[in-house]
Parts: sequence; C-alpha cells; structure tokens
Amino acid sequence: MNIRKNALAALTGMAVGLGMTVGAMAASWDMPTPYPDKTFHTQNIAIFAEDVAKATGGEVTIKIHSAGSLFKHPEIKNAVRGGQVPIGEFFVSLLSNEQAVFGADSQPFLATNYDEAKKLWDAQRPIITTLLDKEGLMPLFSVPWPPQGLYTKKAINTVDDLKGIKFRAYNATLELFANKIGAAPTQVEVPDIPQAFATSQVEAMITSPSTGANSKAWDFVTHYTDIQAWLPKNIVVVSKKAFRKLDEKTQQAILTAAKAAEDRGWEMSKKETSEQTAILKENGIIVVTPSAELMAGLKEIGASMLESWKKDAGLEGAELLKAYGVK
Ligand code: PCA
Repeated sequence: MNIRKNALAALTGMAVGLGMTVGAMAASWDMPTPYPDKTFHTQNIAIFAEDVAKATGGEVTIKIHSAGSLFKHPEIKNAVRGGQVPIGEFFVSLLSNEQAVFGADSQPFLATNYDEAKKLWDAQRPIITTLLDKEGLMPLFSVPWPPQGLYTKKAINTVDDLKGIKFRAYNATLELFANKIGAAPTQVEVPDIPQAFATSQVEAMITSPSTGANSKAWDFVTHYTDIQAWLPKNIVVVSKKAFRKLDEKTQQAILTAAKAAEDRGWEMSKKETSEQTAILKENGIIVVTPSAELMAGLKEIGASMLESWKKDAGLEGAELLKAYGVK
C-alpha cells in the first residue's frame, strides 16, 4: 500500500467507525432568507427545516440565515445558482429584470385575492420551473404575502394625493407604479424600513399588513388604505446539483416537506391578513376602505402597466395569461 491508499483506508475506517457510509454523508445546508425571524414566511421555513431534519433522520439539516444576514436579498438567487449555498429564499418578482414573466404576481390588480393568486401561481409555476431549471435551480415552494395596501402620513382619496411623496419600493414593478402615480420611489429592504422612515428617506409605502405591523408602521405613518393591489410571492429554490447528491428517499422527503410548507404557508398568509390588519388598528393606525375614485385611478395605471408588461413578457407572458384566463 502506498501512503495515499493508507490514508484513504484510514479515513474510510474512521467514517465507518462514526457510523457513516461513504457517499451518504449527512448534508448541512446553509439557507439565506431576506426577511426577519418574526416574518411568517421565515417561521414557515423554520417548520420546513424541522420537517426535513425529522423526515430525513438528520440526513439533511437546514440552517436558516434570516434578514439578509448571509447574503443580501438581491444576491440570494445567484448565491444558490453559483453553488455558494444549496438553498435559499427570495421574492419571485425580483427576477423580473431577467425575464418579465417572473413579475406577474406584482402587476397591479392582476390578481388581488387568494383564489386569483392561487390561479396565477398554478399558471406561473410550470413556466418558472422551466426557466429556473435552465439555471440549475429547482423551485421547492412559493407562498404569497397578504394583499398589498397603502401606508401614508395623511388620508389618500385620489391618485393626485400621492404626487411628490417619497415612496418606498421593493421591486422594479412597484418602482414603476410609484413613478406613474407621480411619487418618488427608493428601493428599501424590509429590515431597513423603520430607519428609512426615521431619516425621511421615504414617507409612504405599499406592502402587506404583515410587513407594516412587523415594522411598527404606527411609529411613522397614520393611515393604511386597504387597496388590495396584488399578492406578491416568495419562493424557495434548491440547487439541482445539491439535490441530486441526495439519495432518492431523502429527495422525496424534502419534496413532501416542501409541499406541506406551501400549503401551510398559504394558510398562514390568509390568517395574517386579518390578524395583522387588526394589530395595525390596535396601534392607532387609521385603516381606510379606499374611495372609488382612488381605486379607479390606481386601476387605470395598473391596466396600462399590464399592457407594457405583456410586451416585455413575450411568449411566456402570453402563455401565462392564457393559463390564468386573461387575454
Ligand atoms: N412584504 C415584503 C414584500 C411584500 C410584502 O408584503 C416587502 O415589503 O418588501
């Protein structure tokens, strides 16, 4: 035996001694996520991680790095794609700069309740799966945020009331929407919202009751206008390379846990809508039903955005809208 063979024999002996079989070493997965721990998405992922550990008998353990602590939100997708981490979560519509079809769920007033959001996801899933597959990624599950509403420092009765307001945005579509209503958008990640308001970098935002309540919006705005403009989604993706390293039983266990996480996540999201809106109220925010005039103005802008999105989204966009049932 030469030295190398000796070393290998020793290592194999060690592995066997530790109760492992070579080739089936336990995988420990670092998972970057963009949102804080108290976010229902993060909590859902924590249950997913527990389920995976249990179902795989500890073969796969997932360590969550929340609130952009391991990778900043805009870098998470490429971190999984590049193999720096095997799994990660991000906001689906952030990828609309690569392909417009990823931005469907953030088109204003295209899908405005959970039934429509579900139908849209059913239409979007096969298209997204194909596109991500080309990049070596596989979607595991996707969960919507509650319907998006308008947070401001005064009552908003018409689109004109929003003119010139410094507006927080979280993706390119919302930035465009803000521009179209005459506001001045700035991109701000969720963990930075309180600071952005405190320093007057922004003075209004569109987001869910969850993110509003989690950010203690009552510290910096007075009105929440319940415009239910769209239900954007987060997605959890795994690197196909990392997934393929697992034996079939382990793979199946992860897919089963992912399916459960998707179902549970949608239910959590629905529950959040009323619970977190109540928390906004309890903390003194004036929760307003939007005026017909405001809604008409916003919907008109949404309709024009959808027309240009159709052009950008090309064949995939047409396929998606057809499956969704909109021409
Ligand atoms: N919260 C996230 C995305 C949508 C939402 O409700 C945010 O505000 O960035």
